[in-house]
Amino acid sequence: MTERECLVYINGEFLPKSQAKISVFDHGFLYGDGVFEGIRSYNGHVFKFDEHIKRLYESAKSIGLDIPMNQENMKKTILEAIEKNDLRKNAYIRVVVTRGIGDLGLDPRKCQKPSIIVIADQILIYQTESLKAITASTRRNAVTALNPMIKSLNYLNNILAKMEANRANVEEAIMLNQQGLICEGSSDNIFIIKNGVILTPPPTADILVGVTRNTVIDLATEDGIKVKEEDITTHDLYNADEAFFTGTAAEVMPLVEVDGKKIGNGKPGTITTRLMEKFKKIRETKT
Ligand code: PXG
Repeated sequence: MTERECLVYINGEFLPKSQAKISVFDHGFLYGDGVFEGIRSYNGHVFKFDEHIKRLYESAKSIGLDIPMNQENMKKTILEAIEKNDLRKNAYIRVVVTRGIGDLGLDPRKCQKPSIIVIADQILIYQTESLKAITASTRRNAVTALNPMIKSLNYLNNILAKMEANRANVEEAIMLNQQGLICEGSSDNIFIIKNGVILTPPPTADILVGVTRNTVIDLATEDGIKVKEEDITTHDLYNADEAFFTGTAAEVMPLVEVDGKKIGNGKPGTITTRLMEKFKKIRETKT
């Protein structure tokens, strides 16, 4: 990007980063009352654009937030943000929709109009070629509390899990559900490979069903590799032949050690490497 300040879309206008501000009375800030999406564009193609937009509107619907912009105009605004910031090659787009400005009480009826924010910037990626992780003691939200399918502004337990990873000097935290089964990383989905079969937790295991996750399942299936959505225990993970994470930022990222135990031979596995290559090939075309 040029030296110019990043231009941020807020409620109808594009403002320089230093002036792009939200009220302290916005319920997104006060209560994490809102939803978001993280989207990437590669060489001008917004990856899985419709899937991300659909998830944003589904998250909003689930929390009773009526986004005051239709999906077509949301897509146009995102493309405009990319263009205004000269990010014609690669970009990371963060869309945030909050309940809007209210008073200091919880009641969302006090919030007149949702706030819409679109930030298009450079992507921040992991600086390593493979990751080590720990299983976090902080559990993933239960469906009965806050459904993990809602990409809400409440990421505090994911952040607490990430802090556990920081303390353990590893890159990522793996979150378990209330039953102690594997859910996902703090901001990515998890896969293991055992005897040539790919396994990933099912949507019912309290996960966010990632757009990258679904893409990788398609790629593996196309390649004739069997993929099963199945409950995974820590025992299964420790004894897997290979493991990897998927996410908008992570793409396909090998996971080589968990809780101090090497996964397989402790190096990115052959199936993982093949999927990484396949993903790189299609990421500029799968819009
Ligand atoms: N699980 C969780 C909990 C997530 O937040 C994913 C899985 C992967 O989903 P996608 O659709 O991206 O394949 C996410 C992704 C980032 C970032 O910078 C991503 C997320 C949250 C915060 C930052 O990539 N969500």
